[in-house]
Amino acid sequence: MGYRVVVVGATGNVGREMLNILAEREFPADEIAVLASSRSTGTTIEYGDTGRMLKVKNVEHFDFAGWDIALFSAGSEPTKIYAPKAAAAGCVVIDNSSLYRMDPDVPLIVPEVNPDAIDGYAKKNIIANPNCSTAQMVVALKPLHDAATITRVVVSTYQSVSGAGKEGMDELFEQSRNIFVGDPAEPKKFTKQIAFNVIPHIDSFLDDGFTKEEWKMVVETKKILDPKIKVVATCVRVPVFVGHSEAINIEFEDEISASKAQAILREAPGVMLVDKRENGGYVTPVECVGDYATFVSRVREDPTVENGLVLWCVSDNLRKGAALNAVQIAELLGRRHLKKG
Ligand code: A2P
Ligand code: 11C
Repeated sequence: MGYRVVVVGATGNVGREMLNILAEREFPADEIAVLASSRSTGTTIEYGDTGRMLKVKNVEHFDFAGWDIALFSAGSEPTKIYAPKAAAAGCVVIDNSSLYRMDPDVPLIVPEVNPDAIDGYAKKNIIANPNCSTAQMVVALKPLHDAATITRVVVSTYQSVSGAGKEGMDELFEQSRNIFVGDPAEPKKFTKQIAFNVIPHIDSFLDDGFTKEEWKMVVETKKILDPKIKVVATCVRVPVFVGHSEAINIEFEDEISASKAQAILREAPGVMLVDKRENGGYVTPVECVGDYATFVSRVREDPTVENGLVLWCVSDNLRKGAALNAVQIAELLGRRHLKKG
């Protein structure tokens, strides 16, 4: 006997990827319900490449009783309404929004980094999935932290438009086409032109001048990896459809050479080291699309601090940054707590 699984926000970028990954990894699902808003009720979505078509239902009228796991990726507002309903009905919520991440009664999980934290899930029946830019960074940092104790991280991100949902991808496409044919490239979802440009602003501004995306990288890294690590981030939107990149400067308590870090990263779970120090010997976002790994390239010693490294980290933000991590959490939950069959 397998699980009864619900995907909420199934018509979105991450929701579709959740269905692809559940199918690819042959998640033991006996039944799958795909939910979204009234806008897409009655439309159909394919379950991965299986040819099996699933009819979209309206989350508003859905009864979560009797369902085991609900993977949510519908944004914070709908989640605020429907996640507590699902959790109260006994269906464990794995939520991709930022709503519950910093709730002390909700585990925030990256299975390669802090799997044991999942044991506290039953306090609310909700488990949170981190922000995409945090998820890939902590996968790369964890093995280095274990080896030499990270004290400080300075990160600059180069985030793809798919992080802003379907509308973000459409805007990059339309603006690029408009610029080619000489039509105006009006910003809608983004605050400035994104085609052939970069925008140093993701999510809303906070009082201290940082953005909420930058704040998330700080607090989520502390919750998942180690509260003692200092983090400062600059998050930038770039005209790439899928795949977030990060330039990460790391300071350590103990000495660690670039070659030792490369050897550690080569063996680390979830990491793929591609670091040839030659033309093309590194990974770019277009090459990581559809992959599960967090790619690390360009590992160097930082000569400006006592024990420092610099590296380049790239991952498919819809996969490790969202849908894959959520499915990995569901697998972990199944192994540890919701055993079936
Ligand atoms: P819908 O397609 O019906 O609007 P993305 O982040 O890629 O834009 O996707 C957002 C997902 O969340 C979509 O599946 C969208 O469904 C869903 N969604 C957005 N608002 C609501 C809502 N109020 N109730 C249920 N689902 C919602
Ligand atoms: C982006 N990282 O690239 C965001 C998307 O808190 O889950 C995901 C926001 C979040 O725009």
